[in-house]
Amino acid sequence: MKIALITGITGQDGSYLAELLLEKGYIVHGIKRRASSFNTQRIDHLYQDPHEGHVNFHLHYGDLTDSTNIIRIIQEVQPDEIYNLGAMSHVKVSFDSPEYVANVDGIGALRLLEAVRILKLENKTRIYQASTSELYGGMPENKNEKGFYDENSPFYPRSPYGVAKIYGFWITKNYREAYNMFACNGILFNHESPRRGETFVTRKITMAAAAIALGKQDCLYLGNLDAQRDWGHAKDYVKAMWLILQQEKPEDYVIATGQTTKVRDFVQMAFAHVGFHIRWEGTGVDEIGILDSIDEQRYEAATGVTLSEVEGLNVNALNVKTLNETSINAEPLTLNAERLTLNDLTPNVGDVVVRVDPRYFRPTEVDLLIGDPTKAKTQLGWEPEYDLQGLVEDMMRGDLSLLN
Ligand code: NAP
Ligand code: F7E
Repeated sequence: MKIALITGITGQDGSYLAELLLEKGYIVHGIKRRASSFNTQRIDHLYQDPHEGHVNFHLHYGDLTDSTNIIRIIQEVQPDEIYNLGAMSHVKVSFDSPEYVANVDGIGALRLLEAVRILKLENKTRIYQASTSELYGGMPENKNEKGFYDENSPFYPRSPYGVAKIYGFWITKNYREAYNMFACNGILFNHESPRRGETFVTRKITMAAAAIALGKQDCLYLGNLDAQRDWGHAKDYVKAMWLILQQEKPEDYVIATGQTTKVRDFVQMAFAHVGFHIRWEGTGVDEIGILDSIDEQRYEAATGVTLSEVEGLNVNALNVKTLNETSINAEPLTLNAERLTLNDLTPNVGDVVVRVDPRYFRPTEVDLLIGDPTKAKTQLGWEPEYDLQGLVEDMMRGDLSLLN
């Protein structure tokens, strides 16, 4: 049985990867951080009582900033494969704690590589480094002739996160070349899921769309609605991580869908899942998303709620669309305020459900990312199962059931 060690096992990708490796018959070890409250929600279903025999899932306390701890865990575990997924992974937050991010996301990768070398496991242990499309920084001139970022596109990171990750990328490549280690970078474009952290834009949107539909939230505040991302499903992307470490030769791969979508359009797709059509008005920080119409059948099918049963919902407001639009468009804020004082957040046609809040803007933004997965498809045989529509539906279903 192969033995894998996963850093960042409590995160989105770590949890899916642990499931995949257990299914494949691996013994899986994971490093989790000590926290004052529980941080293992994503992997609790994998927990096995250590008092029972045949346990193949083990957790170790540790941290990527702690070399001795990393060396000791690797010595105990003797892994065939290490997946370095641990990171402070939020780009906007990296501007607030750049030194910490450099330590964890940059030097953390070095600590793992060096531990493997110190323990003389270079010929046994294969290493996957979680690199990222943030390395490209979205510089338009660096796309390939087909208009995508690929394995040969130059890097230009635009955040402390991207800068730390570029160190992780190069030190992994350097250890491969210098010490003949099987160490690979997966340059993964954005991947999401119902387990995505709640402050990343897709999850923030699907949680809010679900909450607004169920009358639990009145408005979603976002930053740059024009940003474009190549969004895939995390379940598909962890399969690529595994494939990368099963090849004969260690190499780096881009993992992406090859399609890019604006944040604004992702909002539209998430609300469409509950039958809400959003109309956009205004520009820049004044842009708003208005609930333009509701497809009742779709709403009921998605939420399991009959519209007329929503407490305080003005069903006439939904049916008498013209009248409603005229009156509400005139003074959306006053109406919203009135409804808020009544403590009634049920959705009505004409409500402003999306606004821009500049606090979510970044000091330097990555405007557009789109990846070319040709190498992964041809060399690894990697094929994603989810398209964007499937991803949105999976996330919306997850958040609706969470809130219901
Ligand atoms: P995530 O959900 O934020 O998970 C990050 C994991 O790293 C968590 O388990 C976290 O532990 C752990 N961690 C944070 N600081 C640590 C430290 N000092 N020592 C040890 N572990 C630490 O991220 P993800 O989306 O699963 O991403 C996995 C990896 O892929 C990350 O390296 C990320 O940068 C990279 N990546 C992600 C994407 C994407 O779109 N998701 C794309 C490209 C690359 P806690 O649970 O205790 O916080
Ligand atoms: O932002 C814009 C924001 O935070 C996506 C990480 O997994 O993928 C992720 O990084 C875009 C950006 O992801 C809000 O400005 C608008 O342009 O979901 P995000 P990210 O920054 O692309 C890469 C590949 C990683 O490696 C990272 O670890 O959406 N945006 N409004 C917003 N973003 C957030 N978070 N919140 C907003 O309200």
